[in-house]
Amino acid sequence: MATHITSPLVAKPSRRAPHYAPHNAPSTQTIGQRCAGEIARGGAHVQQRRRWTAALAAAAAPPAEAAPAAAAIDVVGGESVREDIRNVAIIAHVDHGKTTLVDAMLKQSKVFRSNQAVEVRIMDSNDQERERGITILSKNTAVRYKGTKINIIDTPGHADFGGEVERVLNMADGVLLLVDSVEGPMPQTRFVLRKALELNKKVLVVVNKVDRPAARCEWVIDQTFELMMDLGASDEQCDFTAVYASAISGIAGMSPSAMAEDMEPLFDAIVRDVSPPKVQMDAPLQMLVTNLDYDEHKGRIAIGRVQSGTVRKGDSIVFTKPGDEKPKQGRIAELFVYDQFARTAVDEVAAGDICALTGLSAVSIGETICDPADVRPLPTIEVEEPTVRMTFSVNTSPFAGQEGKFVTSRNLKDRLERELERNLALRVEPGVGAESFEVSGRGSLHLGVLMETMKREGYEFEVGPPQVITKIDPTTGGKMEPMEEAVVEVPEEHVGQVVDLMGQRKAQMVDMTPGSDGTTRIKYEIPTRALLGIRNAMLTATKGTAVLNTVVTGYTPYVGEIQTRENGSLVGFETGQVTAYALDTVQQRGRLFVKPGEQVYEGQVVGIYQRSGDLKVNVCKRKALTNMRAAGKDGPQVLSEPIPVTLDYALEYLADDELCEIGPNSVRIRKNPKKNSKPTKA
Ligand SMILES: Nc1nc2c(ncn2[C@@H]2O[C@H](COP(=O)(O)OP(=O)(O)OP(=O)(O)O)[C@@H](O)[C@H]2O)c(=O)[nH]1
Ligand SMILES: [Mg+2]
Repeated sequence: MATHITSPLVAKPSRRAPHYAPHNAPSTQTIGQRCAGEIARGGAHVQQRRRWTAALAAAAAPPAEAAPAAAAIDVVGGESVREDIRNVAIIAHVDHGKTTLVDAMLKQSKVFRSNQAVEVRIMDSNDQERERGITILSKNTAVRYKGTKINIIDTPGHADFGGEVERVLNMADGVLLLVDSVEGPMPQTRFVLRKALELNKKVLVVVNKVDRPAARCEWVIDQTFELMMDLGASDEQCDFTAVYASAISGIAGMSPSAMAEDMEPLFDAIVRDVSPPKVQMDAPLQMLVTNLDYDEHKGRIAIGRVQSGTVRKGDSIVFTKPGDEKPKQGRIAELFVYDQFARTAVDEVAAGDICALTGLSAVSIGETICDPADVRPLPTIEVEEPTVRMTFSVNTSPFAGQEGKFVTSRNLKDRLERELERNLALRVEPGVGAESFEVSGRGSLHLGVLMETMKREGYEFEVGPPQVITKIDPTTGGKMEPMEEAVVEVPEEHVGQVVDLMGQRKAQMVDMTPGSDGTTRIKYEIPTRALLGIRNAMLTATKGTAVLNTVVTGYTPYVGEIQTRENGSLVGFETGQVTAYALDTVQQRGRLFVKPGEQVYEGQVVGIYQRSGDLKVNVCKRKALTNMRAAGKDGPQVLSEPIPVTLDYALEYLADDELCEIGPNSVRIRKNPKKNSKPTKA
């Protein structure tokens, strides 16, 4: 349902108003020239910008004509240009509004019936996406605008799912780089923009959430420009078009003070600025498989962009990747294109368009579907290396086998191997012993989402704590560990706590600036190892007010010992049922994870000890019968509410000598019997 802005657009009228005028005005509109005045006045990147502006002036060309909207194929020097199609990916930092922008584009394209109840963030269709309020998987859709089909790829913004973004950029010719009108570029903006620039994609900057009262659009544009310079963008890339949007209200404009009543300015900018796909229509078929989906009846669905030639329903094809000895053979059973929020069955798809096809049960991401008569696989898809590893094993706890439908190492192996097919940033290696697997990913959330999915599917297993993946420096032979940029936004009164906490964990402060809405923004460089388990600590220290964003920036020489958890665990002393009588005493030692009536076992972590080191406690103790007379006097115990042990919580909590037992109905933390830790006895 469309909502309307209730707050006024408070973006100040630009000091450089003409620079923010509509893009189809004379060439003074470009961002480079917007910055020219600033160059004359001096500034941080004066030298760079001066070089850049000089080059721009030399190359000054008349403004581009708007592309014809009608479906057309132009042949330019042997290459065809599909004027009827634009392929764009929406990229941004987490929560900057990508999926909401897709909602707005779908609504404007009248994809839904006028009386149809439409959920918000409709592309976030899987359970965990809706529960967590974030996009996890990239997804395709398409809309039509004045005769042009715009294929849209929504991508996740959370750093842990960066592999999804890298992968799908292959399908796009241009990207909409969304930037929050208050926050400006954030760590993941840098990551996704770097990927887009490396792949030479056309970048259209969309300053979103202009309805926010604290919007500072001009600052956001300057920051984005600086980021581009920093990332070594070419002059052409720096000369980006900026569109302003309030995705939530379904409006866009070429200036924050001249917003249209709908998304037309954005659609116009896409059609005008993103190049139509350049393709070789008559060449043999090449389609790089970029994504996989499953359908209970149709089986594996391969998704990708047809690079050259035409793919037809019923065609016999081969699929392979560079270096493969023997291409695999297959037949296209069904073929679909994305159209107006639906997959539409078609008989053929020509180069330039994005399609989904069935019939190839063994096809993998990164393989190219080719004409059997001319097999030329495209370069396969590479994504960055994982940084965090966890051990997944068969559950060995005293309660093993009580809940799960899938509990054996064979079950685990099959499931993890299946995951590898579409989760490109994941790695699975054999662990120590036949019953365990080393699973590596881009962060605890990346692995946490997989574990939660497996839990919901009926798997029962145990995992060890997340560990960073270290490397050896080839020149010095020294140990290297992953390093991240961490940006914390926190209200003034809690800055001290953040500085203390980050300091304890060997973080180096890089910058401290005013953040959005009266907060302070502190930028750090910090080893990934020090970030494991930091979120709970930071939320506790800042009374839930701090927002932490991180992105891996590279590797650094190992920084030495880092203490990541101050408190020890309260460890169950015997197997049995928890009693209120016992908890009444135990709760004086810390915070509890369990409540009366629950079954626990010896070695289970039943709470957080208020001191360091572990403490053995008996949570099953019953009042001795000889004390019965005193019962009336004691009255019922007043127990504090236990901390719910969710999977996310457990992954943050786990110490080196602890394990997390995961079953369809429960998550328990326990001491790892193999680590030989010896809790003291209460
Ligand atoms: N005020 C305001 N809020 C917006 C706007 N667009 C999106 N939001 C809100 O921002 C939050 C995040 O929106 P999403 O669309 O999920 O952001 P996203 O970029 O897709 O997030 P990830 O996929 O997790 O990276 C939601 O609460 C939206 O309602 C906007 O134009 N104005
Ligand atoms: Mg999203």
